[in-house]
Amino acid sequence: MKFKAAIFDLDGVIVDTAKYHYLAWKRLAASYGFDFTEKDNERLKGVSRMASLEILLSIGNITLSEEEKISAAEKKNAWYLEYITKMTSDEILPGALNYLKVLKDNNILISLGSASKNAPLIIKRLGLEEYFDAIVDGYSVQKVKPDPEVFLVAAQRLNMKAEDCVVFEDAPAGIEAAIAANMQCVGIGDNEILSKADIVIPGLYAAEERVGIGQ
Ligand code: B16
Ligand code: MG
Repeated sequence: MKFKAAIFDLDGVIVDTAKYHYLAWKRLAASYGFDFTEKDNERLKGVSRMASLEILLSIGNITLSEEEKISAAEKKNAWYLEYITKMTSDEILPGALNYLKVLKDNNILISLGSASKNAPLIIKRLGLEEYFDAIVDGYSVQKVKPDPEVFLVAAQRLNMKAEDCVVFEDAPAGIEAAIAANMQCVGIGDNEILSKADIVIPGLYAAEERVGIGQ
């Protein structure tokens, strides 16, 4: 694959924060008296915080006012922060650090393209700040994936054309966003679920061999 810049989704690509989102959402559901399962949590991957809350409330058949929704999302985020502030570089997913190093050594520009408003904090906790030329997070965009905005903003910040960028994504909505941005995309995870990606690999540990380094 030929590319001059690489844009990485965070959750599910560089680190597994889904498990912490799950624990925090489960706690919120319990406070309303219903159970939130791991299968339910799959529906929240790559989805913004408020949209995730709407899905959770519909599962529990709970109706809240706008004000109550904001305070519920704040409560969930405070619990989530309790978990992620304890994270260390040990939690970087296999091969991610090595691939970032290889890209840097080959002068490929690197950006984050995440829906998470906590993305900068997580990158810092993992000790990965020095690898990123740009960080585009949930605060940087108005529209969420599958809208291409997050990746287009990343390309803009790197001063790159869309066709020179490759996106690494684990969620179908993220793959759609990459395609809509007119970028190449690498799916991380299951071949069937991510079939619209140009290539699917099981994790970044396979990237150097299967995707290459940009030449
Ligand atoms: P926050 P990604 C996404 O991260 C998560 O996959 C999704 O589960 C979460 O709701 C979303 O970030 C917002 O996160 O509450 O921290 O703003 O996959 O786009 O890196
Ligand atoms: Mg993701």
